[in-house]
Amino acid sequence: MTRYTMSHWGVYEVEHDAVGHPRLLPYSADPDPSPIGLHQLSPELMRLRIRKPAIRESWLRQGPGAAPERRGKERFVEVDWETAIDLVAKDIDRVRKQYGNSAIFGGSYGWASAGRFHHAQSQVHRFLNMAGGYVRHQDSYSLGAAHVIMPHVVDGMNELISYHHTWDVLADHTRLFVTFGGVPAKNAQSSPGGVGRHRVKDGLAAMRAAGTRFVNIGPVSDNLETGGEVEWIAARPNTDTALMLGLAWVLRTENRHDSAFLATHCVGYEKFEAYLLGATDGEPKTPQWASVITGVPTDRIIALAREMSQVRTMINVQWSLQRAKHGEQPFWMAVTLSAMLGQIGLPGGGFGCGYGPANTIGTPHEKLGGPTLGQGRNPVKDFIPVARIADMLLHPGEPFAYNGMTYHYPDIKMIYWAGGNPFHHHQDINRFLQAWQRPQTIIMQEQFWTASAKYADIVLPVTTSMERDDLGYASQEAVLVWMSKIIEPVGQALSDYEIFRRLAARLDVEEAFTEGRTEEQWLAHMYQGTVERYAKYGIHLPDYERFREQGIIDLDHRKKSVVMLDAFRQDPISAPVNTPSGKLEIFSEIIAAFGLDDCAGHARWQPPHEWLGAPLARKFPLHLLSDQPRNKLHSQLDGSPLSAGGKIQGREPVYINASDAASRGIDHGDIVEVFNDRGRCLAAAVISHQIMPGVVRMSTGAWYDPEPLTGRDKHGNPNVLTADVGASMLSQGCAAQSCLVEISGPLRNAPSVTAFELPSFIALAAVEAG
Ligand SMILES: Nc1nc2c(c(=O)[nH]1)N[C@H]1C(S)=C(S)[C@@H](COP(=O)(O)OP(=O)(O)OC[C@H]3O[C@@H](n4cnc5c(=O)[nH]c(N)nc54)[C@H](O)[C@@H]3O)O[C@H]1N2
Ligand SMILES: Nc1nc2c(c(=O)[nH]1)N[C@H]1C(S)=C(S)[C@@H](COP(=O)(O)OP(=O)(O)OC[C@H]3O[C@@H](n4cnc5c(=O)[nH]c(N)nc54)[C@H](O)[C@@H]3O)O[C@H]1N2
Ligand SMILES: [Mo]
Repeated sequence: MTRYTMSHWGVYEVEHDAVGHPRLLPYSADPDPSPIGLHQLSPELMRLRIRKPAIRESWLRQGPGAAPERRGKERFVEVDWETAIDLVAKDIDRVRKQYGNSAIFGGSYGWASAGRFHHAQSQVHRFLNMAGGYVRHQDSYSLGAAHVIMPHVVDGMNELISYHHTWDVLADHTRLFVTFGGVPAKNAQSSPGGVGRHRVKDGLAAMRAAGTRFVNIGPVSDNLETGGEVEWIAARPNTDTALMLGLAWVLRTENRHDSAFLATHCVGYEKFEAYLLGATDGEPKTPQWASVITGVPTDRIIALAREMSQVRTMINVQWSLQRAKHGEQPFWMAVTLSAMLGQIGLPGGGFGCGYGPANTIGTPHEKLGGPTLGQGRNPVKDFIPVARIADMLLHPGEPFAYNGMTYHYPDIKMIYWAGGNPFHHHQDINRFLQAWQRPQTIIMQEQFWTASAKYADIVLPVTTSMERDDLGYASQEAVLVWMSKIIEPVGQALSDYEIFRRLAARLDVEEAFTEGRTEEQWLAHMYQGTVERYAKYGIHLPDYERFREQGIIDLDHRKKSVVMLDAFRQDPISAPVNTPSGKLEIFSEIIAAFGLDDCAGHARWQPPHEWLGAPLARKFPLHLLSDQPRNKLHSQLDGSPLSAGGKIQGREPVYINASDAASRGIDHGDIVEVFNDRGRCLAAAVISHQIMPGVVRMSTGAWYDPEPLTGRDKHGNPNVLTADVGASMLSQGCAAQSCLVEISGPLRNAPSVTAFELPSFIALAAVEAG
């Protein structure tokens, strides 16, 4: 009887060796399994586990608010669970009585682990709701700009993701696949909640075999492997909108645009056209104009536009494009450009918002809805756009704009985090460190001694998916997995649920939190809900006991081809898109009425504050891309052998073009310093012809590792360099990809990496003695 587990990287089978040690193997039905998840039981990771509840020394001695500047620098005192629960419960009660629940930030962003019951976000939100509520976050780091702009233009991002053309439709019909930012196989290893079968590699191979031509536009070329030829058009980072405008100009002036489609299925094209042709701003968006901005030769733009108008074309944009200043624009412009081509709703034509970033896009499986844990009701109305956390902490009471409205930042006294690593994910860590000193108490529920745990006041150790039973499910992945517990909890770690149950008991809301159920009863209850829901679709799931025995329910046979927006194309009146007009909004009256300087009523080119054309590029002449890491998920499993194998002398690689390396005297493998006015970090140079001159690329995920005196990161965390600014006043999304830096080196005698050292501890007895 095979046992299984599920992770964001896929399903794994559990095997025991002769002496009974468990190990993980790829799911045998997965054609392209990810190696990331194989390392979840590695001893290198075990060493980094948090084993006991721990309290920062000054906080324990002097109480909340003590010496906040010493966070991250102080010793911890390990205490028993009873003491830890007592301290946390009392402090939650103190804060809510003294300041109200809007002084508690429980936004707590992060991917945590797969599994539907032990879903850290649901658990922390459910608990805090029972305790009177919390300040939440809106949108995600992934798609901050897209989540806000796309509902104005076509539909919500979550909805869009669920009905892209399936890969078979692309292979059968798409003759030209133009992608901005490749289709990175590294990214498609993961999907939030898990992956049933990895389908991107086969999907691309089938397109190649069917004769699809691939054009990859962007600053790097190592992000699209089809097994065949790919044309790379090197374009400066953050200039995709300008390039699309140049293409649009050719379509319009050569009369290659589909005016019938624009009239019947879209609103506001004329207003956009006036901008395109220069009537509104005196600047026609010609291919020459686009060439100067993007660095792409004029002829290439003209030829590509003509080709796009002649064959079935898919225009694909990666999520990275919108994780930038004015990140709304390339997404809006991709819809506008494909509307001009008039192929939206035809098989294999139109636009794709992210073939590549996650496995799900292009899935042939229907959206059924899996097991979920109810979060209850949050009486607190305050929220922040997720990436505005430092602004909130630094500017309590001040106004901020979001999607046409003005709100105010709450005054946060307590942060409660479960399932995320802000010292990984947030931009401009040096600024974030200032903000992090504002709250009186910071509680972190974690599995590993990440920087975020080291910078907390109270650290509570949590089990991993290896140590608990759970239900594995991800939207449209067609599997339901009984995630069986593989090993006993490490140290004194408890599940997030058990920690919150104990806290709820101390705060007299245990019954509301548990509804009288044990963990085991919750799993059975959530599964039963799924059985009933699926029955309505005619899917008869086995009973709970059978499911547990079987370990996996694989619904892969239930697939169908999807043609994105075909019903809308056939009849936009009876099958409208989900916008105010029911049509594709090339011009949005609503956004125009917001009157924002940085987001007009139609897509337009607006230079970011930092890009290769900015005045700042004279001082910092390299554009830094901080993309998602190949060998891990964000900062998760950075300590694993797989991640370590991708480093050089223990540092994160920074990819640099040979000409940029030569002019700085840098050789392959040198330790270099990457810097700008916000911060500095060390990294290892990798010379590559797959990155254009003027651009460097460093993946995220290396655990933050500051030198005590200078604050320089020794390991290669790009977020000491990125800017903490909103994409625009519209979305306030994360804008990490707009960042200029300089690189110097090589560095002799670089300080050693200490990111994987555990914090120092002092015995409780020593604290109690004085
Ligand atoms: N410069 C730059 N920065 C970026 C990005 C970028 O492109 N460039 N990308 C952004 C994006 S898209 C994202 S999504 C974010 C990702 O940022 P995060 O989601 O915060 O990153 P993770 O490393 O996945 O952090 C998850 C943490 O949860 C912990 N954890 C796992 N399972 C559990 C559990 O069951 N319970 C508890 N309590 N904890 C658990 C893990 O140990 C880990 O420390 O980063 C963003 N930051
Ligand atoms: N292995 C692994 N997979 C992951 C993740 C992970 O951490 N590890 N994270 C997951 C998450 S949370 C998310 S949100 C998705 C993110 O998915 P994306 O945001 O799409 O991923 P990135 O790796 O940041 O960027 C994709 C490609 O776009 C390129 N690029 C960057 N800026 C520009 C630009 O301005 N123009 C153009 N044309 N190209 C550009 C990058 O160099 C990179 O090759 O990935 C998911 N998949
Ligand atoms: Mo993300």
